Amino acid sequence: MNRFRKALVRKPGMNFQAGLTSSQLGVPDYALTLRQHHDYCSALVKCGLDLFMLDPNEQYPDSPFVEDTCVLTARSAIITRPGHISRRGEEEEIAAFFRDHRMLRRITEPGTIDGGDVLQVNNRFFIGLSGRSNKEGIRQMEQILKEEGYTADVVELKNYLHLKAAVNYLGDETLIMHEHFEAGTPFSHYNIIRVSDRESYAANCLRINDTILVPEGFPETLEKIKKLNIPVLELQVSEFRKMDGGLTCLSLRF
Ligand code: CIR
Repeated sequence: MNRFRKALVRKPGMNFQAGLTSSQLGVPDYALTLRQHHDYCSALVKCGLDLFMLDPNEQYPDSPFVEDTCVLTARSAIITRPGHISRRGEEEEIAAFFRDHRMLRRITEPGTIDGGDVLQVNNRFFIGLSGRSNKEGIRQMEQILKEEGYTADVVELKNYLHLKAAVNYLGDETLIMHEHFEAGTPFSHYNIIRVSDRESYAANCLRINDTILVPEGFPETLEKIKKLNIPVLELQVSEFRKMDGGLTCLSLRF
């Protein structure tokens, strides 16, 4: 499992509620959004990360979900071309930031990729073919990853916005996965923690170094994760959930 030392986040803007959503959970409360973001940032610091925070960008309401704009490898920052037109352009400030930290690579037109579709498991990447990430984007991403010595498997998605809405890596060869996710052979070598339908949002957990961040309010999943004997931090992310986001997409770790 990668060890991380730093993270990039972006503070939500006042127009956060104007972003894309399919959740039907209502409009996020801005004050609470900021509090939850602040607590998320504090959790990253508790995990030992130095934090870099970009100012809100009122032009892009979904821009706090920084993970969609970039995929980080040991060598490179692969700047994506976001799949939804309203998010295109968000990646430029992210590219400017990573210029000082990594070699920049780019996904180019007509390719599209959202970072939420790219799951790293050690030297292996799984890439979701989704409404946001198309075949050409995946072809370009695979090529870059292979040049850098990684392997890549494509996972076709039907019912999820992004791959990491359904499955995430918790380290120690263990994946957390929604029970109805058709795992198929690429995932068959791993231990799998299944997340029930009732708690499906809880598949979006985030391992950072020696801690697992878990969304608050999913007791069944929490019990299963606790059995791993890795320290757990529960975080309230209700306002980000309303906008289809969660723990993984709110930061880029490196
Ligand atoms: C969107 O639809 O693009 C945002 N409202 C949510 C993006 C969440 N990203 C992620 O889970 N990787």
